[in-house]
Amino acid sequence: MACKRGALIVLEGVDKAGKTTQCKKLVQALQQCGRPAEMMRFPDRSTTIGQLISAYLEKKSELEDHTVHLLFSANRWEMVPSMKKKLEQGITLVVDRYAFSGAAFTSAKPGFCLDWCMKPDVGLPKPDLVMFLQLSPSEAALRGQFGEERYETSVFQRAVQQKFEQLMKDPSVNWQVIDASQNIEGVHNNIMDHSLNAINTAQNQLLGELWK
Ligand code: 2DT
Repeated sequence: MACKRGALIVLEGVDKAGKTTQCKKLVQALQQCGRPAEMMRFPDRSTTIGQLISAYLEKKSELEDHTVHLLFSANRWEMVPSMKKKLEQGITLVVDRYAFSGAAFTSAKPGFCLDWCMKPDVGLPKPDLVMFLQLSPSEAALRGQFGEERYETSVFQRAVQQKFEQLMKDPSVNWQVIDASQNIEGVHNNIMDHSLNAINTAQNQLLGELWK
């Protein structure tokens, strides 16, 4: 019998919500209970496309807004063959940001609509679970200053949060909102519960296509 596929699990959320910390903890915890898991993150700054994106985020280069949007999407598409291979091998992928960040961040810029922003990512592997780490702007502010990269301002983050709220209305995606104001262990336990459920369900389902 072919081995059961892994689940595609995505963590999204505004800055300071603890996505990266929680992705790492989740992968560790899954591995410790005997479930093969690997972490990925988007943008993946290691590829040629990722390096263009990284220079843009670090404000070392300028890119036209549509162009950088399409590069973020291309950076996901270039990883699809290896993602599918790993999922088929039974490895669960825990992904720090995905197409939802793509659509939310670009559509928060003037002159962009959510619909246009979603288009390039239609048909990507569909996550079995997307957890949105919810944190109010005032709680985020208590966690310290924003960094120096592009998009790291409270005004822009608020606009991004609104776009995420619109995306979360889509019932075709398995969204779960996680209260990220709890302590690290509390958030982790919550995330672990949802993830184990998703892994069990995904085993018996084909991988879907996003927004299709
Ligand atoms: P971090 O590497 O700190 O997560 O920041 N972004 C991300 C986009 O604008 N579009 C995308 O498709 C993705 C995945 C969010 C990366 C920054 O890039 C933004 C913050």
